[in-house]
Amino acid sequence: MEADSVRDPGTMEEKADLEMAENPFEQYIESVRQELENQDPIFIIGIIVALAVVVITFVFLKYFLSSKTVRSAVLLVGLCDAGKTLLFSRLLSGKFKRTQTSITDSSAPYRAKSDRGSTWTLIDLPGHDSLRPQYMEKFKSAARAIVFVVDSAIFQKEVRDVAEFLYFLLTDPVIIRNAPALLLACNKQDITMAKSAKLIQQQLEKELNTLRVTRSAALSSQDGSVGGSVYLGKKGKDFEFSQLPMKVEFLECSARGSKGEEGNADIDSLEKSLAKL
Ligand SMILES: Nc1nc2c(ncn2[C@@H]2O[C@H](COP(=O)(O)OP(=O)(O)OP(=O)(O)O)[C@@H](O)[C@H]2O)c(=O)[nH]1
Ligand SMILES: [Mg+2]
Repeated sequence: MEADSVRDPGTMEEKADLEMAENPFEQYIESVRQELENQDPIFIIGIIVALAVVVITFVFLKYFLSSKTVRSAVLLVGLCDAGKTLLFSRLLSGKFKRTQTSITDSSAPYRAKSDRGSTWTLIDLPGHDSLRPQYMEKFKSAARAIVFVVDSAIFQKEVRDVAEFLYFLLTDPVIIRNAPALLLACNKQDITMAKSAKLIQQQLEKELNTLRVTRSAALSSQDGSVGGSVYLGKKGKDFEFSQLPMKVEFLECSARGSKGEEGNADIDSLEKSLAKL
């Protein structure tokens, strides 16, 4: 059997026949090439442009549709007692609710107060530091926006912890790549001692700047790797929120409201920002 298939081709014609049989596509490619050479160059350019348009449209649609359908979550994050669960209740029903520290997530559809009236999934996450990482891991890739709730009344005491949590979020490769809008809700403005959004922003920029130096030093003294995390802000410049790839807004609100449990919350600024997502 094998001896048959490797027999000596003999004459020149036999050799050519054999070559042709070995490359059945060569003949076809050659005929296409000749056909193209005979065509008008403008016609060929037209075909190439049309193909390019189809490919670009396909890639664009794939990217656009996947990012639209997957990322529809608005995450409420922040330290314990910041007011996430009360804000969750106020945004959904407007009602005041007595809360207890959360130990798991809860979610519900939220209709934004805009003409478009887009519906997002509002997700309240527990603030306890032992639970935070696992819940962030679970929801970070679905985030369209992150509402970072700060207790403005005891901000001075918590500034370091708030900055550490923000650093954790803002050096995460998934969060930086998806760049969900970051809304810093400076809550509990009904309390007289509450710090303004402007002051909170300035202090956080300062604290994050310090944190960046200490964290980078700690990493380079180990093995020089950055542990898969992203550098915060711009190298060689003091940290500012404007250096981040996402839209960042600082706003003031009060989930409790100035009239307490009976009255309405003061969350217009937050609702307006959510309407723009
Ligand atoms: N004065 C005042 N109190 C608030 C405000 N928002 C929330 N609180 C109170 O702060 C406490 C904590 O609120 P939660 O909503 O449970 O806090 P949380 O962020 O969900 O806390 P964890 O679930 O532990 O992460 C509750 O007693 C709320 O009534 C506010 O705007 N002003
Ligand atoms: Mg809670």
